[in-house]
Parts: sequence; C-alpha cells; structure tokens
Amino acid sequence: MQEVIRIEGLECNHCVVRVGRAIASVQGVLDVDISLEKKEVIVDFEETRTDPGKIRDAIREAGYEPL
Ligand SMILES: [Cu+2]
Repeated sequence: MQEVIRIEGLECNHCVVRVGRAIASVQGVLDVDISLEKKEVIVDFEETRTDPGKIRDAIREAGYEPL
C-alpha cells in the first residue's frame, strides 16, 4: 500500500534525513521517498504490519506535523 503525506515544517535536508529515518524505523514500512520541494513523503508499507496512523505518529515524534 502507498500513502502520500504532506509534512509541515520540512525546511532542509537535515529535516528530510530526520523524518526519513523516523518513518523508515516503523515496522512494516518498505520504502520512503521524500520531496523537500513539495514537502511531501510517499511511503510504501505492508498494510498487514502498519497503517498510516502509525506513520503519522512517527512523523510527529520526530518533531514534524503531518497534514
Ligand atoms: Cu531542516
């Protein structure tokens, strides 16, 4: 499954690395593709192991706001 999430507060490559690591550490996440320009992340995940709510929680825990 794929989820596209807009992220508020994504300002630089440091943010991209931080939020990318946070999302990648969620069990069941297969691939993370972040666009700094669009302030958007595309996440591929196994729907049996995680859900978009957990991915959003990980983004929040990293200090960013998923929209
Ligand atoms: Cu930054």
